[in-house]
Amino acid sequence: MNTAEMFSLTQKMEKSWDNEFQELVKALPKEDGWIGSHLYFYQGFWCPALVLKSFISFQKNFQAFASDVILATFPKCGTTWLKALAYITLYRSHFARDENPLLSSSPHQLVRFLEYDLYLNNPFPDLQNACAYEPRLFATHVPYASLPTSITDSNSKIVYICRNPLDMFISLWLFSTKLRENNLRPLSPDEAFDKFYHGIYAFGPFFEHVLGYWKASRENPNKILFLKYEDLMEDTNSHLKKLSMFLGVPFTEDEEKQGVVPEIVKMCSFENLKELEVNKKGLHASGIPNADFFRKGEVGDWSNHLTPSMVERLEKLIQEKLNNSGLTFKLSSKTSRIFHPSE
Ligand code: PAP
Repeated sequence: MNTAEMFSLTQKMEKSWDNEFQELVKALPKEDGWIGSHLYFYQGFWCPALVLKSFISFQKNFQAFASDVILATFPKCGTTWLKALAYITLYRSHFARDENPLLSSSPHQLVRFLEYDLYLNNPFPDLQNACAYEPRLFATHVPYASLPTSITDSNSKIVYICRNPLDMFISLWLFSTKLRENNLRPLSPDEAFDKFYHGIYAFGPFFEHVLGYWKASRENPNKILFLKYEDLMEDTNSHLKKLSMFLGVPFTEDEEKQGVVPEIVKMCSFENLKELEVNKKGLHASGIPNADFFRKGEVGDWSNHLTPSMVERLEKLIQEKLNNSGLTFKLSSKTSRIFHPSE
């Protein structure tokens, strides 16, 4: 599928819904999406029309194995990076170091999305053959409260990554501007900000998504590893070691001596992945060019785009939403500024 076909599929998707599904959807609040098509407010989040049906199939039909690993992310918060790190770490015993699968496949081909890919056109996809190795490794953007109960109630593991909402907003806005359907006028910064402020974007509101996983990870840290993009940027090596332990595949002393940790970190770095031929050319399963998943890869880029009044409003929003949660976000790598909700 190419980008044009993706837009056509998105548009056709709503028309292809049968009467029963149209009835369900009719009652849902609906808004224009950022790229084209619509967002529907379902189970407390804005679900893109493209994946509404596949999300429901995934929620209903997915049977988790106790050994499964699910990478759960908020869009634009480090999904591509986490997929690369988790895949290489988990499966490193299966391939020679010079035959690294990242050289020939994009992270999105290696770790497939459940709602955006596997369940997209099939309510019962062949999940066994979707993963090259055991244990199975999948990805999703679905909020914690809407995951299939077989994931939340089993011993399967979840790795979650999020990012400070200012950088996430800029990443989403620039990504959407690039991909927005040609016949639609671009969203102005004010329009995008307004939608963002009110939580109207794929899988939003951000804070509910993040807090859902945050609370669950605090209740059950052996099941959910909660990561932040800024922490990974600051010290990728130590977070990779933490990830390997969480996944049950800690680096051995020999591996440490051989420098396997910094090698994986370098292989999965923004600079390295962005320059690989496979990521410069190919297309994501949803038809989006792989290259669009690599923009700047920095902490604090929001300061080049947001007006002081936008920053002020977002800081207040963070304060309000994260108050008493114990969750904080680092907004800048330069000043080491950490935003505490009590500020
Ligand atoms: P998705 O949730 O839509 O799949 P995701 O990978 O989370 O996308 O978002 C892309 C962001 O991650 C981009 O951020 P930016 O717009 O602020 O630049 C992209 O540059 C960044 N990114 C992609 N790969 C890496 C990487 N290996 N290391 C660090 N950042 C990365």
